[in-house]
Amino acid sequence: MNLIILPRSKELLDIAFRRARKEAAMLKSERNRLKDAKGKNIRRIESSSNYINKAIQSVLEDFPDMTKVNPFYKELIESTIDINKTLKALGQMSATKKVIWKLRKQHIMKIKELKKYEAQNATPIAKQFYGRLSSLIKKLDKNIEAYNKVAKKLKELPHIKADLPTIIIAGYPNTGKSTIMGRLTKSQPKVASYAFTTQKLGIGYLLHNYLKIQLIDTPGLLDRPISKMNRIEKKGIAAFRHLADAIIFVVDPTMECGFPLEKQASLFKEIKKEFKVETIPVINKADLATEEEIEKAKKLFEKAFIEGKEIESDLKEEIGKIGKKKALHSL
Ligand SMILES: Nc1nc2c(ncn2[C@@H]2O[C@H](COP(=O)(O)OP(=O)(O)O)[C@@H](O)[C@H]2O)c(=O)[nH]1
Ligand SMILES: [Mg+2]
Repeated sequence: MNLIILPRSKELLDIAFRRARKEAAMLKSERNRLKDAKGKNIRRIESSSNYINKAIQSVLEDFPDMTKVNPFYKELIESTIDINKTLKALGQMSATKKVIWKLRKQHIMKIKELKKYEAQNATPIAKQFYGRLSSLIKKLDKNIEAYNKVAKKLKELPHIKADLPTIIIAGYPNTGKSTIMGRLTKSQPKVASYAFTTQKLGIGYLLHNYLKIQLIDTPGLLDRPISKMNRIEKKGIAAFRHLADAIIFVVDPTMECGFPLEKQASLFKEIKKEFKVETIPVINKADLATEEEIEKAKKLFEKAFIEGKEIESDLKEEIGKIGKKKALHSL
């Protein structure tokens, strides 16, 4: 999510006033002293308030509408920032913007109403406006700071495409999740921080019959029993429930990963229960495994796809089918 970062009040005002000065200076000088003073000072007021209000407006417009945001991102955003505090800060900015607009109108009107012998008053009126503008913006500093912190955090959210068919890769560490992701997507996955885990997500894309399918590898989350997770990690999994169209569960039948098959099977059961979507077991490392190891794994993981170095199954076609189903469903 790409949100703008606002300059602090001092810098914001410096820019606004500098622009105002420049724009007023660009106006052609009038012979008539009154007309000249009025025109230049009105321009100063217009230019400075335009700049500030536009900056505030773009903050308000860019910020995601929490009632419309995709449920996955909603959960992610809500766990990353304090929504109420943020909305309060935005509310203050919006209120300030309205006050600025009112003051701008009032001061311009005052200048317009000046009589011939009052020409020297135009500049003090503009200065008065500057004073009011300065104190309003300085008061916003706390809100600007709060908003900027939020914007920086939201910038770091993983770039996950919530509208694509999405398959999540699960399984104990070292079973070959990253390897399978690489085999399927044939490219380096993008890595992204995810608020709920210290480890980085891997995000990859697979093109099947012109359909783009998203694969997400979730180290540190879907690689150990859910029952042993803390509250935050559980939230991280809950967020994925909005996203997952299916789960690929990678199994290592050789024990090389260090987790016995029974443990792997019970994690598989837990994840199935948690997600309630199609769950595809993949018995990996078939090139290393003995016949017995594979047979045992096949009994525990029914209808599993068998994969390994130089051993490819129909896993890709299966993923394509799931992607197609989802794509048709969302038409
Ligand atoms: N022989 C063999 N080694 C594999 C296979 N898949 C993964 N590995 C190896 O197993 C280790 C763990 O794989 P990795 O993909 O990093 O597992 P992850 O922790 O689940 O992502 C690495 O050394 C891989 O090279 C496979 O199909 N055959
Ligand atoms: Mg990995």
